[in-house]
Amino acid sequence: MTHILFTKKGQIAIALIDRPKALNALNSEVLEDLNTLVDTVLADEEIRVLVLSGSGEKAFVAGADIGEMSDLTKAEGEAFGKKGNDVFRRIETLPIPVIAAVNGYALGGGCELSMACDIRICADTAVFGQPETGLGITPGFGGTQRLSRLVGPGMAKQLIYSAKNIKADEALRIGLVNAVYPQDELMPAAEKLAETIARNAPIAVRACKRAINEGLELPMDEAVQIEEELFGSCFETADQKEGMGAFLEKRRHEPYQNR
Ligand code: DAK
Repeated sequence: MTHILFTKKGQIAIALIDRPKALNALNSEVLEDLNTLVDTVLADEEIRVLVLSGSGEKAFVAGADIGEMSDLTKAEGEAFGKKGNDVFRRIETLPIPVIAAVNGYALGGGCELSMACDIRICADTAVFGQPETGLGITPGFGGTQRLSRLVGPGMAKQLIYSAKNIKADEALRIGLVNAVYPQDELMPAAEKLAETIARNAPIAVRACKRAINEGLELPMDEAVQIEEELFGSCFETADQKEGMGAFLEKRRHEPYQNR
């Protein structure tokens, strides 16, 4: 990967989007690297949580690459949008949780990328926004859909129609992020949260992700059926036996084995 710095710390994978000359803006190469990142994570059974952030202190991702997009034809624009949408959807549906640690500008495609992650936390310097209507386009990487689902249609419409950016405290207030940290505490906080998640039974965590994501698309009667099936499937796992056994025996459970 040319534009993603990838490291592993035990069961946690950390990926930093790294395109400093353009504030980590998403061009075709970065989108391809994100695809490779998903492939890498899927191929490694040890990884239980992925943390996604931007390299440097200024930007998470300052949007899709405006230079690359400016001359697109209608067909090319659709193809670029599909490329982004496909990889964002792959991130959203990765079996393991993905935490976006938003360390600065998260504009346009950057805000959209953070919204394809399961959990967003940010630095107090972070700035969010969907500036597309100010550039003559619509959000193209799922912003109209995911922002409405996350903060409600009224607030999403205000942000998208006005193209106005918001700071970290406002993002927290409207529920776009779960927590705000001083810049130098952001990655330690993201890793701590990732480690907390990684200690829980991985099959159960993955089942919860599926139940929440798939259930949100469905009427409640069908959604609870998904939960029922996934709940039932946990009882075939060794980790469930160990977790409940440890409780009943009044001891700490052994580290979960992902089986
Ligand atoms: N694309 C390309 N280069 C960018 C960039 C971007 N999004 N953002 C920043 N850069 C580059 C700048 O051009 C500059 O490059 P040099 O001039 O040094 O060569 C360098 O990064 C540093 O930026 P600045 O000098 O501007 O830094 P400042 O601190 O002054 O300002 C800023 C930081 C983030 C406020 C500013 O750079 C800015 O406003 N950037 C653009 C933010 C933006 O509008 N982002 C949203 C892009 S639109 C679709 C598919 C996708 C999308 C839409 C439709 N379909 C297919 C339908 C997605 C759209 C977007 O994401």
